[in-house]
Amino acid sequence: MNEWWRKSVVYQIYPKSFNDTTGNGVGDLQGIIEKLDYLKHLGVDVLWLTPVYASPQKDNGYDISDYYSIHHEYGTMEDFDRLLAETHKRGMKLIMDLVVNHTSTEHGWFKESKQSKDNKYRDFYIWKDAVDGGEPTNWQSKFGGNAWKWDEKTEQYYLHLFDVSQADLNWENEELRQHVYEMMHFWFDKGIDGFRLDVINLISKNQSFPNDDGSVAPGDGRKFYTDGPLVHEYLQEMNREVLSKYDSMTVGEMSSTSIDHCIKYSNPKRNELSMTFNFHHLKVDYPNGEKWALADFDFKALKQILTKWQVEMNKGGGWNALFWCNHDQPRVVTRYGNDQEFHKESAKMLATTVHMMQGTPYIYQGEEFGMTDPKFKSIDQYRDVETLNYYEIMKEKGIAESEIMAIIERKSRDNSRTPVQWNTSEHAGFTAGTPWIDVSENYKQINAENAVADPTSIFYHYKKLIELRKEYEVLTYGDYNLILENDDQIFAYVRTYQDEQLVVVNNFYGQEASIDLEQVLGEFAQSKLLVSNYTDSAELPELKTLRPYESLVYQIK
Ligand code: TEU
Repeated sequence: MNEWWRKSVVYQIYPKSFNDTTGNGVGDLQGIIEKLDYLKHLGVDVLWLTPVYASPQKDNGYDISDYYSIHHEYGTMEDFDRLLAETHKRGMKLIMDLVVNHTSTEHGWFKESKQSKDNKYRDFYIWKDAVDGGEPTNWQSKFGGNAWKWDEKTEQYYLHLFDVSQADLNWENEELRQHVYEMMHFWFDKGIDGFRLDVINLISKNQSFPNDDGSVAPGDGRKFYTDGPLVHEYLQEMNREVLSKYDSMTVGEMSSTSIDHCIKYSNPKRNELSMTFNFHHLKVDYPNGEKWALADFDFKALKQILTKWQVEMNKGGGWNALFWCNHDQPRVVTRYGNDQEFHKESAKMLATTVHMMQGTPYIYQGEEFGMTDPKFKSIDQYRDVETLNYYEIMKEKGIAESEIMAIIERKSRDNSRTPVQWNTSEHAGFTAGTPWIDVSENYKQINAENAVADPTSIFYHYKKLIELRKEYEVLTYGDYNLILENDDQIFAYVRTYQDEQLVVVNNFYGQEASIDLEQVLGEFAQSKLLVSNYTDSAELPELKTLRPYESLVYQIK
Protein backbone atom coordinates (compact mmCIF):
# COMPACT_ATOMS: atom_id res chain seq x y z
CA MET A 1 0.00 0.00 0.00
CA ASN A 2 1.40 3.40 -0.83
CA GLU A 3 0.01 5.21 2.20
CA TRP A 4 0.03 8.59 0.49
CA TRP A 5 -1.59 10.12 3.57
CA ARG A 6 1.66 9.85 5.52
CA LYS A 7 3.14 12.54 3.26
CA SER A 8 0.06 14.67 2.91
CA VAL A 9 -1.06 17.91 4.48
CA VAL A 10 -4.79 18.21 5.13
CA TYR A 11 -6.86 21.40 5.04
CA GLN A 12 -10.06 21.46 7.08
CA ILE A 13 -13.09 23.30 5.72
CA TYR A 14 -16.03 24.26 7.92
CA PRO A 15 -18.44 24.94 5.04
CA LYS A 16 -20.85 27.10 6.99
CA SER A 17 -18.15 29.73 7.51
CA PHE A 18 -16.03 29.27 4.41
CA ASN A 19 -17.49 31.17 1.47
CA ASP A 20 -21.08 32.13 0.65
CA THR A 21 -22.03 32.51 -3.02
CA THR A 22 -25.81 32.82 -2.64
CA GLY A 23 -26.02 35.75 -0.25
CA ASN A 24 -27.94 33.83 2.43
CA GLY A 25 -25.15 34.41 4.97
CA VAL A 26 -24.15 30.74 5.07
CA GLY A 27 -21.21 29.26 3.17
CA ASP A 28 -21.87 26.70 0.43
CA LEU A 29 -20.27 24.08 -1.81
CA GLN A 30 -20.02 26.44 -4.78
CA GLY A 31 -18.12 28.76 -2.44
CA ILE A 32 -15.58 26.02 -1.85
CA ILE A 33 -15.21 25.36 -5.57
CA GLU A 34 -14.39 29.05 -6.08
CA LYS A 35 -11.52 28.81 -3.61
CA LEU A 36 -9.93 25.60 -4.86
CA ASP A 37 -7.23 27.46 -6.75
CA TYR A 38 -6.35 29.35 -3.58
CA LEU A 39 -6.01 26.03 -1.71
CA LYS A 40 -3.93 24.59 -4.52
CA HIS A 41 -1.66 27.64 -4.29
CA LEU A 42 -1.23 26.97 -0.58
CA GLY A 43 -0.11 23.49 -1.54
CA VAL A 44 -2.34 21.25 0.58
CA ASP A 45 -3.03 17.71 -0.60
CA VAL A 46 -6.32 16.76 1.01
CA LEU A 47 -9.47 18.69 1.88
CA TRP A 48 -11.60 17.56 4.81
CA LEU A 49 -15.18 18.82 4.81
CA THR A 50 -16.97 18.87 8.14
CA PRO A 51 -20.52 17.47 7.72
CA VAL A 52 -22.43 18.69 4.68
CA TYR A 53 -25.32 16.23 4.96
CA ALA A 54 -28.97 17.12 5.56
CA SER A 55 -29.27 18.35 9.11
CA PRO A 56 -31.42 20.55 11.36
CA GLN A 57 -28.08 22.25 12.22
CA LYS A 58 -28.49 22.18 16.00
CA ASP A 59 -24.78 21.34 16.11
CA ASN A 60 -23.83 22.74 12.69
CA GLY A 61 -24.22 19.46 10.86
CA TYR A 62 -22.96 17.04 13.50
CA ASP A 63 -26.65 16.23 13.90
CA ILE A 64 -27.39 14.38 10.65
CA SER A 65 -30.93 13.69 9.51
CA ASP A 66 -30.04 12.03 6.19
CA TYR A 67 -26.62 10.62 5.28
CA TYR A 68 -27.54 10.48 1.60
CA SER A 69 -28.34 14.09 0.86
CA ILE A 70 -26.68 17.49 1.02
CA HIS A 71 -27.88 20.12 3.46
CA HIS A 72 -30.05 22.48 1.40
CA GLU A 73 -28.21 25.68 2.41
CA TYR A 74 -24.96 24.17 1.10
CA GLY A 75 -26.34 23.18 -2.30
CA THR A 76 -27.26 19.93 -4.02
CA MET A 77 -25.74 16.52 -4.70
CA GLU A 78 -24.80 17.84 -8.15
CA ASP A 79 -22.83 20.62 -6.47
CA PHE A 80 -21.10 18.02 -4.36
CA ASP A 81 -20.20 15.90 -7.38
CA ARG A 82 -18.81 18.99 -9.07
CA LEU A 83 -16.77 19.90 -6.00
CA LEU A 84 -15.30 16.41 -5.90
CA ALA A 85 -14.46 16.46 -9.61
CA GLU A 86 -12.92 19.95 -9.42
CA THR A 87 -10.86 18.94 -6.38
CA HIS A 88 -9.55 15.85 -8.14
CA LYS A 89 -8.88 17.84 -11.30
CA ARG A 90 -6.43 19.93 -9.32
CA GLY A 91 -4.66 16.89 -7.94
CA MET A 92 -6.12 17.19 -4.46
CA LYS A 93 -8.18 14.66 -2.52
CA LEU A 94 -11.36 15.05 -0.53
CA ILE A 95 -12.47 13.39 2.67
CA MET A 96 -15.86 13.58 4.35
CA ASP A 97 -16.90 13.62 7.99
CA LEU A 98 -18.47 10.39 9.20
CA VAL A 99 -20.70 11.03 12.21
CA VAL A 100 -21.94 7.64 13.37
CA ASN A 101 -21.78 7.78 17.14
CA HIS A 102 -25.15 9.52 16.92
CA THR A 103 -27.72 10.90 14.51
CA SER A 104 -30.09 13.81 14.75
CA THR A 105 -33.37 12.99 16.46
CA GLU A 106 -34.82 14.13 13.10
CA HIS A 107 -33.22 11.16 11.33
CA GLY A 108 -35.75 8.68 9.91
CA TRP A 109 -34.32 5.89 12.07
CA PHE A 110 -34.90 7.83 15.26
CA LYS A 111 -38.35 8.95 14.22
CA GLU A 112 -39.25 5.27 13.74
CA SER A 113 -37.38 4.21 16.84
CA LYS A 114 -39.43 6.45 19.11
CA GLN A 115 -42.75 5.19 17.72
CA SER A 116 -42.95 2.15 19.97
CA LYS A 117 -40.85 -0.29 21.95
CA ASP A 118 -41.34 -2.96 19.32
CA ASN A 119 -40.59 -0.78 16.33
CA LYS A 120 -38.08 -2.34 13.94
CA TYR A 121 -35.66 0.56 14.53
CA ARG A 122 -36.09 0.72 18.31
CA ASP A 123 -32.80 -1.06 18.90
CA PHE A 124 -30.83 1.26 16.57
CA TYR A 125 -30.60 3.62 19.57
CA ILE A 126 -29.93 3.16 23.27
CA TRP A 127 -33.19 3.07 25.21
CA LYS A 128 -33.41 2.29 28.92
CA ASP A 129 -36.05 2.14 31.61
CA ALA A 130 -36.03 4.63 34.46
CA VAL A 131 -34.04 3.59 37.51
CA ASP A 132 -35.56 4.58 40.86
CA GLY A 133 -37.88 6.87 39.01
CA GLY A 134 -35.05 8.79 37.34
CA GLU A 135 -32.30 8.66 34.73
CA PRO A 136 -30.72 5.23 34.10
CA THR A 137 -27.24 6.54 35.01
CA ASN A 138 -25.75 9.78 36.28
CA TRP A 139 -23.64 10.30 33.14
CA GLN A 140 -23.29 13.90 32.04
CA SER A 141 -23.73 15.04 28.45
CA LYS A 142 -20.61 16.68 26.96
CA PHE A 143 -22.70 19.75 26.31
CA GLY A 144 -23.97 19.92 29.91
CA GLY A 145 -26.79 18.26 31.88
CA ASN A 146 -27.70 14.58 32.23
CA ALA A 147 -27.04 12.44 29.13
CA TRP A 148 -30.45 10.73 29.17
CA LYS A 149 -33.71 12.15 27.85
CA TRP A 150 -37.14 10.88 28.83
CA ASP A 151 -39.58 10.02 26.06
CA GLU A 152 -43.18 10.49 27.23
CA LYS A 153 -44.76 8.29 24.62
CA THR A 154 -42.79 5.08 25.08
CA GLU A 155 -41.78 5.78 28.69
CA GLN A 156 -38.09 5.13 28.37
CA TYR A 157 -34.96 7.24 28.24
CA TYR A 158 -32.60 7.51 25.24
CA LEU A 159 -28.89 8.25 25.55
CA HIS A 160 -27.35 11.42 24.10
CA LEU A 161 -23.69 11.97 24.95
CA PHE A 162 -23.91 15.32 23.13
CA ASP A 163 -26.95 17.54 22.57
CA VAL A 164 -30.42 16.23 23.34
CA SER A 165 -31.04 16.36 19.57
CA GLN A 166 -28.10 13.95 18.96
CA ALA A 167 -29.25 10.44 19.93
CA ASP A 168 -26.48 7.83 20.36
CA LEU A 169 -26.61 4.90 17.97
CA ASN A 170 -26.52 1.36 19.31
CA TRP A 171 -23.46 -0.27 17.73
CA GLU A 172 -24.35 -3.58 19.36
CA ASN A 173 -27.04 -3.86 16.68
CA GLU A 174 -25.60 -5.59 13.65
CA GLU A 175 -28.19 -4.31 11.24
CA LEU A 176 -27.32 -0.74 12.22
CA ARG A 177 -23.66 -1.44 11.53
CA GLN A 178 -24.52 -2.82 8.11
CA HIS A 179 -26.48 0.35 7.32
CA VAL A 180 -23.45 2.44 8.26
CA TYR A 181 -21.14 0.39 6.02
CA GLU A 182 -23.56 0.60 3.13
CA MET A 183 -23.65 4.38 3.48
CA MET A 184 -19.84 4.53 3.52
CA HIS A 185 -19.77 2.52 0.28
CA PHE A 186 -22.18 5.02 -1.26
CA TRP A 187 -19.71 7.86 -0.66
CA PHE A 188 -16.65 5.87 -1.63
CA ASP A 189 -18.37 4.83 -4.85
CA LYS A 190 -18.72 8.51 -5.68
CA GLY A 191 -14.95 8.69 -5.45
CA ILE A 192 -14.22 10.34 -2.11
CA ASP A 193 -10.82 9.61 -0.64
CA GLY A 194 -11.63 8.86 2.97
CA PHE A 195 -13.32 9.90 6.16
CA ARG A 196 -12.67 11.77 9.36
CA LEU A 197 -14.59 9.75 11.94
CA ASP A 198 -16.32 11.87 14.56
CA VAL A 199 -15.85 10.75 18.20
CA ILE A 200 -15.39 7.23 16.88
CA ASN A 201 -13.87 5.97 20.14
CA LEU A 202 -17.21 6.49 21.91
CA ILE A 203 -19.28 4.02 19.88
CA SER A 204 -18.94 1.00 22.19
CA LYS A 205 -20.66 1.47 25.53
CA ASN A 206 -20.23 -0.70 28.61
CA GLN A 207 -23.44 -2.71 28.38
CA SER A 208 -24.05 -2.83 32.10
CA PHE A 209 -24.48 0.98 32.08
CA PRO A 210 -23.05 1.60 35.56
CA ASN A 211 -23.33 4.81 37.52
CA ASP A 212 -20.18 6.93 37.64
CA ASP A 213 -18.55 7.16 41.06
CA GLY A 214 -17.48 10.75 40.48
CA SER A 215 -13.80 9.97 40.97
CA VAL A 216 -12.79 12.26 38.10
CA ALA A 217 -15.71 14.68 38.00
CA PRO A 218 -19.31 14.40 39.15
CA GLY A 219 -21.27 12.06 36.87
CA ASP A 220 -18.41 12.00 34.39
CA GLY A 221 -19.24 8.58 32.87
CA ARG A 222 -16.40 8.70 30.33
CA LYS A 223 -14.76 5.50 31.50
CA PHE A 224 -17.87 3.54 30.52
CA TYR A 225 -17.83 4.49 26.85
CA THR A 226 -14.39 5.90 25.96
CA ASP A 227 -12.29 3.38 23.98
CA GLY A 228 -15.05 0.97 25.01
CA PRO A 229 -15.09 -2.85 25.10
CA LEU A 230 -15.82 -3.58 21.41
CA VAL A 231 -14.52 -0.45 19.70
CA HIS A 232 -11.51 -2.14 18.09
CA GLU A 233 -13.64 -5.04 16.89
CA TYR A 234 -16.11 -2.65 15.30
CA LEU A 235 -13.35 -0.75 13.53
CA GLN A 236 -11.79 -3.96 12.28
CA GLU A 237 -15.16 -5.01 10.96
CA MET A 238 -15.59 -1.61 9.27
CA ASN A 239 -12.14 -2.00 7.78
CA ARG A 240 -12.90 -5.49 6.49
CA GLU A 241 -16.27 -4.57 5.05
CA VAL A 242 -15.49 -1.12 3.68
CA LEU A 243 -12.11 0.56 4.14
CA SER A 244 -9.94 -2.28 2.86
CA LYS A 245 -11.72 -2.07 -0.48
CA TYR A 246 -10.55 1.47 -1.25
CA ASP A 247 -7.26 3.34 -1.35
CA SER A 248 -8.43 5.69 1.34
CA MET A 249 -7.31 7.58 4.42
CA THR A 250 -9.15 7.66 7.71
CA VAL A 251 -8.59 9.82 10.74
CA GLY A 252 -10.42 8.96 13.93
CA GLU A 253 -11.33 11.76 16.28
CA MET A 254 -10.61 10.32 19.71
CA SER A 255 -12.13 11.92 22.74
CA SER A 256 -10.12 11.59 26.02
CA THR A 257 -8.17 8.64 24.63
CA SER A 258 -4.82 7.04 25.50
CA ILE A 259 -1.63 6.37 23.53
CA ASP A 260 -2.10 2.61 23.86
CA HIS A 261 -5.49 2.79 22.22
CA CYS A 262 -4.30 5.21 19.53
CA ILE A 263 -1.52 2.79 18.62
CA LYS A 264 -4.15 0.10 18.23
CA TYR A 265 -6.40 2.35 16.15
CA SER A 266 -3.63 3.41 13.80
CA ASN A 267 -1.01 0.68 13.54
CA PRO A 268 -1.50 -0.66 9.99
CA LYS A 269 -1.03 -4.23 11.18
CA ARG A 270 -4.30 -4.06 13.07
CA ASN A 271 -6.39 -2.93 10.08
CA GLU A 272 -8.38 -0.21 11.78
CA LEU A 273 -7.71 3.44 10.81
CA SER A 274 -4.87 5.45 9.25
CA MET A 275 -4.36 7.91 12.10
CA THR A 276 -5.89 9.56 15.15
CA PHE A 277 -6.60 12.99 16.57
CA ASN A 278 -6.18 13.36 20.31
CA PHE A 279 -6.62 16.49 22.40
CA HIS A 280 -4.28 16.17 25.37
CA HIS A 281 -2.03 19.01 24.14
CA LEU A 282 -5.08 21.27 23.95
CA LYS A 283 -6.01 20.82 27.58
CA VAL A 284 -2.89 22.40 29.08
CA ASP A 285 -4.92 25.54 29.69
CA TYR A 286 -7.78 23.70 31.45
CA PRO A 287 -7.33 24.19 35.22
CA ASN A 288 -7.94 20.76 36.85
CA GLY A 289 -9.25 19.46 33.56
CA GLU A 290 -12.08 21.99 33.49
CA LYS A 291 -12.69 23.59 30.08
CA TRP A 292 -14.98 26.37 31.35
CA ALA A 293 -12.37 28.09 33.53
CA LEU A 294 -9.35 30.27 32.82
CA ALA A 295 -5.65 29.59 33.20
CA ASP A 296 -2.46 30.39 31.31
CA PHE A 297 -1.21 27.46 29.29
CA ASP A 298 1.30 25.19 30.97
CA PHE A 299 4.26 25.31 28.59
CA LYS A 300 6.23 22.48 30.16
CA ALA A 301 3.20 20.22 30.10
CA LEU A 302 2.67 21.09 26.43
CA LYS A 303 6.22 20.05 25.55
CA GLN A 304 5.97 16.92 27.61
CA ILE A 305 2.63 15.80 26.11
CA LEU A 306 3.54 16.43 22.48
CA THR A 307 6.88 14.71 23.03
CA LYS A 308 5.30 11.65 24.63
CA TRP A 309 2.90 11.24 21.70
CA GLN A 310 5.71 11.72 19.18
CA VAL A 311 7.96 9.14 20.77
CA GLU A 312 5.45 6.51 21.82
CA MET A 313 3.25 6.51 18.73
CA ASN A 314 6.36 6.06 16.62
CA LYS A 315 7.59 3.23 18.84
CA GLY A 316 4.23 1.45 18.66
CA GLY A 317 3.80 1.91 14.91
CA GLY A 318 0.91 4.35 15.28
CA TRP A 319 0.41 7.57 13.33
CA ASN A 320 -0.49 11.02 14.68
CA ALA A 321 -2.64 13.72 13.14
CA LEU A 322 -0.80 16.99 13.94
CA PHE A 323 -2.86 20.07 14.65
CA TRP A 324 -3.52 23.10 16.82
CA CYS A 325 -6.82 24.26 15.40
CA ASN A 326 -10.18 22.90 14.39
CA HIS A 327 -13.80 23.99 14.53
CA ASP A 328 -14.04 23.08 18.26
CA GLN A 329 -10.92 24.91 19.45
CA PRO A 330 -10.09 28.57 19.94
CA ARG A 331 -7.59 30.02 17.46
CA VAL A 332 -4.08 28.98 18.41
CA VAL A 333 -2.42 32.33 17.71
CA THR A 334 -4.64 33.89 20.38
CA ARG A 335 -4.36 30.89 22.67
CA TYR A 336 -0.68 29.86 22.72
CA GLY A 337 0.77 32.74 20.69
CA ASN A 338 0.36 36.51 20.65
CA ASP A 339 -2.32 37.93 18.36
CA GLN A 340 -1.15 41.55 18.72
CA GLU A 341 2.47 42.71 18.64
CA PHE A 342 3.89 39.35 17.53
CA HIS A 343 0.98 38.12 15.48
CA LYS A 344 3.02 37.14 12.47
CA GLU A 345 6.02 35.77 14.35
CA SER A 346 4.02 33.69 16.79
CA ALA A 347 1.63 32.30 14.17
CA LYS A 348 4.61 31.14 12.12
CA MET A 349 6.39 29.74 15.15
CA LEU A 350 3.36 27.67 16.14
CA ALA A 351 3.00 26.37 12.60
CA THR A 352 6.64 25.28 12.50
CA THR A 353 6.36 23.56 15.88
CA VAL A 354 3.76 21.04 14.72
CA HIS A 355 4.58 20.84 11.02
CA MET A 356 8.10 19.60 11.68
CA MET A 357 6.84 16.71 13.82
CA GLN A 358 6.04 13.16 12.72
CA GLY A 359 2.47 12.67 11.52
CA THR A 360 0.03 14.23 9.11
CA PRO A 361 -0.42 18.00 9.62
CA TYR A 362 -3.87 19.61 9.49
CA ILE A 363 -4.52 23.28 8.76
CA TYR A 364 -7.88 24.71 9.78
CA GLN A 365 -9.41 27.35 7.48
CA GLY A 366 -7.98 30.81 8.18
CA GLU A 367 -5.11 29.43 10.25
CA GLU A 368 -2.88 29.79 7.18
CA PHE A 369 -3.05 33.57 7.42
CA GLY A 370 -3.34 33.89 11.19
CA MET A 371 -7.02 34.34 11.96
CA THR A 372 -7.58 35.17 15.64
CA ASP A 373 -10.37 34.72 18.18
CA PRO A 374 -13.00 37.43 17.52
CA LYS A 375 -13.32 38.41 21.21
CA PHE A 376 -17.08 38.85 21.09
CA LYS A 377 -18.45 40.91 23.94
CA SER A 378 -22.12 39.96 23.95
CA ILE A 379 -23.75 36.56 24.42
CA ASP A 380 -26.03 37.47 21.49
CA GLN A 381 -23.05 37.11 19.16
CA TYR A 382 -22.55 33.44 20.04
CA ARG A 383 -24.25 30.61 18.16
CA ASP A 384 -22.68 27.39 19.45
CA VAL A 385 -25.00 25.03 21.33
CA GLU A 386 -22.29 24.06 23.83
CA THR A 387 -21.47 27.71 24.59
CA LEU A 388 -25.11 28.66 25.05
CA ASN A 389 -25.70 25.66 27.35
CA TYR A 390 -22.65 26.51 29.47
CA TYR A 391 -23.71 30.16 29.67
CA GLU A 392 -26.86 28.96 31.44
CA ILE A 393 -25.02 26.41 33.56
CA MET A 394 -22.49 28.99 34.76
CA LYS A 395 -25.30 31.46 35.50
CA GLU A 396 -27.07 28.83 37.58
CA LYS A 397 -23.84 28.26 39.49
CA GLY A 398 -23.93 31.96 40.43
CA ILE A 399 -20.81 32.99 38.49
CA ALA A 400 -20.83 36.73 37.74
CA GLU A 401 -21.88 37.72 34.22
CA SER A 402 -18.57 39.48 33.53
CA GLU A 403 -16.61 36.40 34.54
CA ILE A 404 -18.81 34.14 32.42
CA MET A 405 -18.27 36.35 29.39
CA ALA A 406 -14.51 36.40 29.98
CA ILE A 407 -14.48 32.60 30.06
CA ILE A 408 -16.66 32.25 26.97
CA GLU A 409 -14.52 34.77 25.10
CA ARG A 410 -11.54 32.45 25.48
CA LYS A 411 -13.23 29.05 25.39
CA SER A 412 -16.17 29.13 23.00
CA ARG A 413 -16.05 26.92 19.94
CA ASP A 414 -17.37 29.93 18.01
CA ASN A 415 -13.86 31.39 18.23
CA SER A 416 -12.93 29.30 15.24
CA ARG A 417 -16.27 29.47 13.48
CA THR A 418 -16.34 33.13 12.43
CA PRO A 419 -16.36 33.61 8.65
CA VAL A 420 -13.12 33.23 6.75
CA GLN A 421 -11.66 36.67 6.16
CA TRP A 422 -11.04 36.76 2.44
CA ASN A 423 -10.48 40.47 1.79
CA THR A 424 -11.19 44.00 3.00
CA SER A 425 -14.66 44.33 1.50
CA GLU A 426 -17.83 44.23 3.59
CA HIS A 427 -18.15 41.07 5.76
CA ALA A 428 -14.60 40.27 4.74
CA GLY A 429 -15.81 39.09 1.32
CA PHE A 430 -17.47 36.07 2.94
CA THR A 431 -21.02 36.98 1.96
CA ALA A 432 -23.06 39.63 0.16
CA GLY A 433 -25.78 39.10 2.76
CA THR A 434 -25.77 39.03 6.55
CA PRO A 435 -23.36 36.42 7.91
CA TRP A 436 -24.84 33.77 10.22
CA ILE A 437 -22.21 34.72 12.79
CA ASP A 438 -20.31 38.01 13.04
CA VAL A 439 -17.05 38.52 11.18
CA SER A 440 -14.08 39.34 13.39
CA GLU A 441 -13.39 43.07 13.45
CA ASN A 442 -9.75 42.66 12.43
CA TYR A 443 -10.55 41.49 8.87
CA LYS A 444 -9.21 44.67 7.26
CA GLN A 445 -5.69 43.75 8.40
CA ILE A 446 -5.92 39.97 8.64
CA ASN A 447 -7.26 38.45 5.44
CA ALA A 448 -6.32 36.02 2.70
CA GLU A 449 -5.89 38.62 -0.03
CA ASN A 450 -3.34 40.61 1.98
CA ALA A 451 -1.53 37.42 2.89
CA VAL A 452 -1.26 36.19 -0.68
CA ALA A 453 0.08 39.59 -1.80
CA ASP A 454 2.83 39.66 0.85
CA PRO A 455 5.79 37.30 0.35
CA THR A 456 6.62 37.52 4.08
CA SER A 457 3.13 36.53 5.20
CA ILE A 458 2.03 33.66 7.41
CA PHE A 459 0.49 32.12 4.28
CA TYR A 460 3.86 31.69 2.57
CA HIS A 461 5.34 30.30 5.76
CA TYR A 462 2.72 27.52 5.71
CA LYS A 463 3.37 27.00 2.01
CA LYS A 464 7.06 26.61 2.75
CA LEU A 465 6.41 24.12 5.56
CA ILE A 466 4.26 22.05 3.19
CA GLU A 467 7.04 22.09 0.61
CA LEU A 468 9.60 20.97 3.16
CA ARG A 469 7.43 17.96 4.01
CA LYS A 470 7.58 16.92 0.38
CA GLU A 471 11.30 17.49 0.15
CA TYR A 472 12.66 15.94 3.35
CA GLU A 473 11.95 12.27 4.08
CA VAL A 474 13.14 12.87 7.62
CA LEU A 475 9.91 14.76 8.34
CA THR A 476 7.86 11.67 7.56
CA TYR A 477 10.07 8.89 8.83
CA GLY A 478 12.53 10.46 11.23
CA ASP A 479 12.79 9.82 14.95
CA TYR A 480 11.99 12.66 17.28
CA ASN A 481 14.10 13.73 20.22
CA LEU A 482 13.30 16.58 22.56
CA ILE A 483 16.27 18.77 23.51
CA LEU A 484 16.55 21.54 26.11
CA GLU A 485 13.80 19.71 27.98
CA ASN A 486 13.84 21.95 31.05
CA ASP A 487 14.01 25.26 29.23
CA ASP A 488 11.13 27.53 30.29
CA GLN A 489 10.76 29.23 26.93
CA ILE A 490 12.21 27.08 24.20
CA PHE A 491 10.56 24.10 22.52
CA ALA A 492 13.33 22.41 20.54
CA TYR A 493 13.72 18.98 19.04
CA VAL A 494 15.81 16.99 16.61
CA ARG A 495 14.47 14.76 13.83
CA THR A 496 16.78 12.04 12.53
CA TYR A 497 16.47 9.64 9.60
CA GLN A 498 19.41 7.81 8.05
CA ASP A 499 21.96 10.58 7.37
CA GLU A 500 19.41 13.37 7.48
CA GLN A 501 19.01 15.48 10.60
CA LEU A 502 16.87 18.53 11.31
CA VAL A 503 16.99 20.75 14.37
CA VAL A 504 13.83 22.67 15.18
CA VAL A 505 14.02 25.54 17.65
CA ASN A 506 11.07 27.62 18.84
CA ASN A 507 10.81 30.42 21.36
CA PHE A 508 7.27 30.31 22.74
CA TYR A 509 7.40 33.73 24.42
CA GLY A 510 7.65 37.44 23.68
CA GLN A 511 10.98 37.74 25.53
CA GLU A 512 14.42 36.86 24.22
CA ALA A 513 15.90 33.53 25.22
CA SER A 514 19.52 32.53 25.26
CA ILE A 515 20.44 29.26 23.69
CA ASP A 516 23.57 27.13 23.33
CA LEU A 517 23.02 24.30 20.92
CA GLU A 518 26.61 23.24 20.61
CA GLN A 519 26.50 22.07 24.19
CA VAL A 520 23.52 19.87 23.41
CA LEU A 521 24.33 18.68 19.91
CA GLY A 522 28.09 18.67 19.98
CA GLU A 523 29.96 20.15 17.06
CA PHE A 524 28.14 20.11 13.77
CA ALA A 525 30.14 20.07 10.59
CA GLN A 526 27.70 21.88 8.39
CA SER A 527 24.30 23.37 8.81
CA LYS A 528 21.77 25.09 6.63
CA LEU A 529 18.83 27.26 7.68
CA LEU A 530 15.70 25.84 6.01
CA VAL A 531 12.99 28.12 7.34
CA SER A 532 12.59 30.84 9.94
CA ASN A 533 10.20 33.60 10.94
CA TYR A 534 12.66 36.51 10.88
CA THR A 535 14.33 37.72 7.69
CA ASP A 536 17.84 37.85 9.18
CA SER A 537 18.16 34.73 11.32
CA ALA A 538 21.58 33.45 12.36
CA GLU A 539 23.22 30.31 11.00
CA LEU A 540 23.47 27.60 13.59
CA PRO A 541 27.04 28.10 14.85
CA GLU A 542 26.34 31.78 15.49
CA LEU A 543 23.00 31.24 17.20
CA LYS A 544 23.18 32.46 20.79
CA THR A 545 19.87 34.23 21.35
CA LEU A 546 16.34 33.72 20.15
CA ARG A 547 14.25 36.81 19.59
CA PRO A 548 10.54 36.98 20.60
CA TYR A 549 8.78 33.92 19.17
CA GLU A 550 11.74 33.22 16.95
CA SER A 551 11.51 29.88 15.18
CA LEU A 552 14.22 28.16 13.17
CA VAL A 553 14.72 24.91 11.34
CA TYR A 554 18.24 23.82 10.41
CA GLN A 555 19.47 20.88 8.47
CA ILE A 556 22.68 19.40 9.88
CA LYS A 557 25.10 17.29 7.94
O1 TEU B 1 -16.39 16.78 18.87
C1 TEU B 1 -16.15 15.91 19.90
C2 TEU B 1 -15.78 16.47 21.20
O2 TEU B 1 -15.95 15.82 22.21
C3 TEU B 1 -15.21 17.80 21.32
O3 TEU B 1 -14.20 18.28 20.64
C4 TEU B 1 -16.21 18.75 21.82
O4 TEU B 1 -16.60 19.68 20.87
C5 TEU B 1 -15.59 19.43 22.99
O5 TEU B 1 -15.20 18.45 23.89
C6 TEU B 1 -16.56 20.30 23.65
O6 TEU B 1 -15.90 20.91 24.73
C7 TEU B 1 -17.00 16.31 17.75
C8 TEU B 1 -17.16 17.42 16.74
O7 TEU B 1 -15.89 17.84 16.33
C9 TEU B 1 -17.98 18.51 17.35
O8 TEU B 1 -18.07 19.64 16.55
C10 TEU B 1 -19.35 17.93 17.62
O9 TEU B 1 -20.13 18.87 18.30
C11 TEU B 1 -19.26 16.67 18.45
O10 TEU B 1 -18.27 15.75 18.01
C12 TEU B 1 -20.57 15.91 18.39
O11 TEU B 1 -20.75 15.39 17.13
